[in-house]
Amino acid sequence: MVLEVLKFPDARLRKKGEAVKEVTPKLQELATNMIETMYAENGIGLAAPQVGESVRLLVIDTRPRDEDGNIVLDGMTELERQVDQPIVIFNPEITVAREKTTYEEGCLSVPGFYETVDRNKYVEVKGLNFKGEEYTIKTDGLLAICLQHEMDHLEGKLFIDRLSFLKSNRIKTRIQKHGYPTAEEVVEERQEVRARRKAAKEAATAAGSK
Ligand code: QAP
Ligand code: CO
Repeated sequence: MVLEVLKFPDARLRKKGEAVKEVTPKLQELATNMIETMYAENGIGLAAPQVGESVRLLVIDTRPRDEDGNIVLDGMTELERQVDQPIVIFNPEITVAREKTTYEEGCLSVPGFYETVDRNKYVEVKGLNFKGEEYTIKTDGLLAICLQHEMDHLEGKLFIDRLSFLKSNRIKTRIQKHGYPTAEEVVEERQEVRARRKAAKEAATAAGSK
């Protein structure tokens, strides 16, 4: 079942997620519906507070795909390839975080807006899987960024809260005054973002091979 994704400034996005005591069939059903919702909305990650459930649960699938929906492995780092996706993780905790990076992020709860956010490049995240078993994800690349972005949702925090005061206020005021951009405007913005990310990646590759 596809769930409704809440949008900023919905107050429910500001509530902290509660720790899961036990992975019950009801929570498993929520996780399954969240995965369905993430795919339906063309997202790469979704946190339970975004669908109005204040529990510590994330679903993620950052695997890049071509036009036919096939997974493109060469768009992933070595570490990312070793992680089983889609990811379901309850009570995620960062145990190791190393090095800094930036990424131009978006969010299903702030559709049509993209800004560069500071994150760690490498993380280890411990939590419970779909079956309630403890496991640890060790990764970098887009998956590491996405884990950090989604974990922020469990603290009631959005990527637009992590920008400079000026940028953050500009976006929040714009949404509160004018609402969200239309579907066509969103598509246009996403194409521009994709082109900028590609250029950023190429620049990083060129710098690394010097
Ligand atoms: C979080 O975000 C993320 O504006 C997941 O019109 C994003 O899935 C982590 C989306 C980037 C790391 C890097 C946004 C879909 C999806 C939109 C998403 C939109 C349609 C965002
Ligand atoms: Co988000």
